[in-house]
Amino acid sequence: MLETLTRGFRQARHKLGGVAELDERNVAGALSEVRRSLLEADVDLEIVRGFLERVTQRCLGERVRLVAGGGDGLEVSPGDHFTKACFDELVELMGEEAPIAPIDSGTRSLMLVGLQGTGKTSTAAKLALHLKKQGERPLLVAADVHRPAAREQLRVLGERAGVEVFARDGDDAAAICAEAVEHARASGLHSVILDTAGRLQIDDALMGELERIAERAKPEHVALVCDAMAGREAVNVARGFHRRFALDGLILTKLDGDSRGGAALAIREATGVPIRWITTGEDLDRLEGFRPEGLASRILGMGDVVGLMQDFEQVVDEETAEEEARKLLQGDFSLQDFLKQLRTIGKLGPLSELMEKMPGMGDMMPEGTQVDPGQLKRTEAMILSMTPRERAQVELLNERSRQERVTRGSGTSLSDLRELLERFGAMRELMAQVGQAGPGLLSRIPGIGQMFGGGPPGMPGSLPAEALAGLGPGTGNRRMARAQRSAEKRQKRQQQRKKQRRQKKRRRR
Ligand SMILES: Nc1nc2c(ncn2[C@@H]2O[C@H](COP(=O)(O)OP(=O)(O)OP(=O)(O)O)[C@@H](O)[C@H]2O)c(=O)[nH]1
Ligand SMILES: [Mg+2]
Repeated sequence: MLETLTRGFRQARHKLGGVAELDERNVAGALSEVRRSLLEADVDLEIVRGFLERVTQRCLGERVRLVAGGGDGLEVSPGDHFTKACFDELVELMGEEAPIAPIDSGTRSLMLVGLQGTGKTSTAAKLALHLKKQGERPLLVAADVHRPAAREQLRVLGERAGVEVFARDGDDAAAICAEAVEHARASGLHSVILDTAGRLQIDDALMGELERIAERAKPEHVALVCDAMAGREAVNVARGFHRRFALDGLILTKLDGDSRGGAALAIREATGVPIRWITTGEDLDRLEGFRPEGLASRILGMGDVVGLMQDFEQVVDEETAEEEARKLLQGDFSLQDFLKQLRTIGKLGPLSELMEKMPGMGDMMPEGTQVDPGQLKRTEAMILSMTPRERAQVELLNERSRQERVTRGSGTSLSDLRELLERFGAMRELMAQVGQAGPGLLSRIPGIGQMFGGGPPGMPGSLPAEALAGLGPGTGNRRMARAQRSAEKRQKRQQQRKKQRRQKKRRRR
């Protein structure tokens, strides 16, 4: 997903590797990589220009040298500063989150429109399931009267989602929708989702029908379903649609199949209409609320902690998800926890996508690699071949003899094991860095604030620069070295504290 963009930003950051300070020349050099990837990702030239200008201004305009949390000195490198500027501008470009307001009483309806094959029918079902999970009682309405199979398709999907489907024979879509809304009101259903027919292009016949439906059913929301794989064409269609028909939201589908990501970046800017949801697969649970911070962070190869948490919550209860996230964020988790998480992860859907959401993981995957489920099995086998002490104290595994025993026991190679340890170390360190900065910082990451009882979730402040320090691309070895250094520091601090406590005790005696 969106690999083209990630590659561009990664190369840009590499270019800033040994730079002491950002200046016009090195920023322009780095941005030439970004420019290329944006164009390759099918983003409109005008939008690319504006974006690059704003990033440049951000890079050169503010000189930050932030030091977070007392002595350890998390200093912001030029690369971090650059990444932070890109992050802020990506978020700005993609717009705000736009969830529809939850409903306690009454009925609201939502009309899905779009060209043929963009994913209206499947998105209708996904959305119904999504709302149902939030405690609503939705109704799916088969408003595509042109294709007899469309009704059947919605019926099957509705059944799978466990949601009532309203379908009538006849060819008056507007009348069917009006009747469905009446039915929903009378039955106390919360939301009505109208699945309308698609056409190959925007034409008068299509617009006429949609207008008639809107007139009769008076939907509170009209969302255009856009196929992200269509790239710039999807953006053009959205523009054209919005000119003739008032939209109040967009749904981007098939982001899983879109390696370029141009539509995700440009569609909001081009139309002025916010993206409400995205879908990332054919399964009914592959719909999520659009979070620009999450997507920006993934584009920059930094993972998406909040998205990851939400995924976790789908398969474990909220409390377990919080507990696991808390451990993760405190850098206080062992390989045993890691294994538990991997098993949970097995239930979460495509592994490659999940890895992208893990800070530091997506970026470590060589380009173009597919994560194979076999890798999960190998990882599991290796962890199971370790002694409980080794799982709790991963440093023990620096010993060659232990490494050999584990690989023999699991039928893996030394390089498999080293890779696992490297990843584990990097993840632990990275998460600890984010965690160390404390609830104040975490509460600024939308969603996480609630976990710590901190500030309001979804603050537009986005990810602060401190959180980005060290989160960018780098080689596994450098990360490993850093992880070891910070583990040593932690150990030292613990020893010092112990010593102080002992001294205090002695003095009291
Ligand atoms: N990979 C992937 N496929 C998707 C996604 N959303 C929809 N699809 C697939 O896209 C195809 C078309 O989806 P539909 O929901 O039938 O599209 P539609 O807009 O209702 O099509 P018409 O009713 O013919 O206009 C189906 O094969 C879906 O499974 C997605 O997020 N990812
Ligand atoms: Mg359809």
